[in-house]
Amino acid sequence: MNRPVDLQAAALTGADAVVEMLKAHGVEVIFGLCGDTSLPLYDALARSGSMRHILTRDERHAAYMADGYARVTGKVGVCEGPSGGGATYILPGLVEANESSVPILAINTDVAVSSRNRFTLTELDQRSLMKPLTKWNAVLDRAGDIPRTFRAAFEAMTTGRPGAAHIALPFDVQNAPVERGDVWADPTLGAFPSRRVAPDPFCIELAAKLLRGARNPVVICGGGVVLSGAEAELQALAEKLNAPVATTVSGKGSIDERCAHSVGVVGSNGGTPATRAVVDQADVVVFVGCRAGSVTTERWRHPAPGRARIIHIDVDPTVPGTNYKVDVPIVADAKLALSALEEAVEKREGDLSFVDAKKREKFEAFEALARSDDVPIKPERVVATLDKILGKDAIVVADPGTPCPYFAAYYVVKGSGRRFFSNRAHGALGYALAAALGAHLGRPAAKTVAVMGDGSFGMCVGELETVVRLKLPMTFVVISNAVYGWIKAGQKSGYGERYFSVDFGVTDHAKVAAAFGVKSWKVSDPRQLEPVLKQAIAHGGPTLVDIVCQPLQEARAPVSEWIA
Ligand SMILES: Cc1ncc(C[n+]2csc(CCOP(=O)(O)OP(=O)(O)O)c2C)c(N)n1
Repeated sequence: MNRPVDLQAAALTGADAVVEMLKAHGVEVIFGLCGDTSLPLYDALARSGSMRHILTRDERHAAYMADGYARVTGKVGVCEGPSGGGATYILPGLVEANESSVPILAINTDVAVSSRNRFTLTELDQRSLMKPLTKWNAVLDRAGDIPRTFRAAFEAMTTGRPGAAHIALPFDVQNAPVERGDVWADPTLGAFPSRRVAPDPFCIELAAKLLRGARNPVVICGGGVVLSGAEAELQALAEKLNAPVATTVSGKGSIDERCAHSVGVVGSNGGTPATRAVVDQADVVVFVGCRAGSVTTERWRHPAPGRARIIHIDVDPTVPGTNYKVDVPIVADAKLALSALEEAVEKREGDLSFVDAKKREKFEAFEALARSDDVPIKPERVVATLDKILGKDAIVVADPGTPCPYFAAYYVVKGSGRRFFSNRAHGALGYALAAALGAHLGRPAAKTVAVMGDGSFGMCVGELETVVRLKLPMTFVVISNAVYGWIKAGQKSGYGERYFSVDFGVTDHAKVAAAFGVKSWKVSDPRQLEPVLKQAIAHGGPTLVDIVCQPLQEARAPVSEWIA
């Protein structure tokens, strides 16, 4: 029933109500950039006093910051921007988070409802733009809808498979009144997963039966294990089955990579022939929170279809059975499903000597390259040095190009939980710097390091100003080789070395960083790498180390094998 707004009780404007709804869901920080249509929202934020606003230098990075913040805190990340360009610029971060099952809420302010369809500057169909890229989206038409729209957005983001939401907030809606009594929320919807779904006991029993007869079960974890906070349940299951546990890049952190059960990363971006061998000898594969996509399975070849029986645990019912004929689909939250499975299975003897041998094989080859004094510096040396000097609680964020596959393969996550991540859904260059900033704000006690290629550096450099303004003690590492190396490696391996339009000029990234006020170093001598990185990491403010590295196409061969 329509109710007239009680103007006396409605001391809130629409913009105030937005801020109050965010607070009611436990939001403490918003990343974003101002604009004409956002003026009422900014005024409400200013008057509220208690919401931290991080001013960014473009909306894409605001969304990446919200994404990094959400990944390490388990809370919804929030970003905002104005109409028109603010919406098109925020979009890349929103789609990455959505496809990576990371709940972020993007708010774009919009032209007034009363100005629609009149060739108004910055008018854009935000509903259609965001619909295919988000789990849930809405355009507000009236202020009275603000409370329930925000409640619906938070519920959509944090239940089931987490995802991104978008709300368009017109100028006049921000100024219209909202009844104070309507502004309430269930604060548990501000963190994820908010409403865990339990597994069907029948399916758990079937899975336990299959595992009882397995000779070589292997668990492959995707990002869902860390998103669900299921690390302890996974460890308990791995120990009871005495089975190897491999992960995808996003699944890094599911298990302490120093433990005997851990295989490391599999697939075409971070997997190696040694980790693939462990998957190939499996007779039962348990996928957990993993879509069994093209990268993880090297285009559905490892495991080979039909070779292993498949148990597939995922909160998204469309996942089990999509890429492999599934023997036991378990549609449930990973934490609840792993806990139930651990209870249902019997203790197995198991033998991890094959895993141990394969890990040794992988790391012996790596360490030989990492010790090399070759100039330009080998990427392996950069990974090995950071692996040695970073504390176990450090967070490493890796961009595509050299950083993601090398760090995924050889950087050993010490402990479980979110300590390493990359943007694996779309792999857009230039993600790591901003995502690391969000991660740092989410977990300020941990040392956060972003590793990027020089291609990525060119796409994110503007945010160094944000880092300096906020005086954040973060470290940035640039793998500098003046080339879009990953693509050039593809031209080398697949196109007879016909290199075309992949090389660019040399930039002195240390000097660029210094101009922003970042303490920086350029390293060409491999023997200087460790002392410089140690200084950079110990420094109390922002630091950047520009490392002149061997281009990827000249680096060791496996990288070309990794391209699926
Ligand atoms: C936005 C975007 N455009 C293009 C690509 C395709 N791409 C993947 S890796 C890569 C090269 C990366 O170059 P750089 O950052 O210098 O790292 P390198 O490979 O040289 O280590 C490119 C262009 C991408 N991932 N993202």
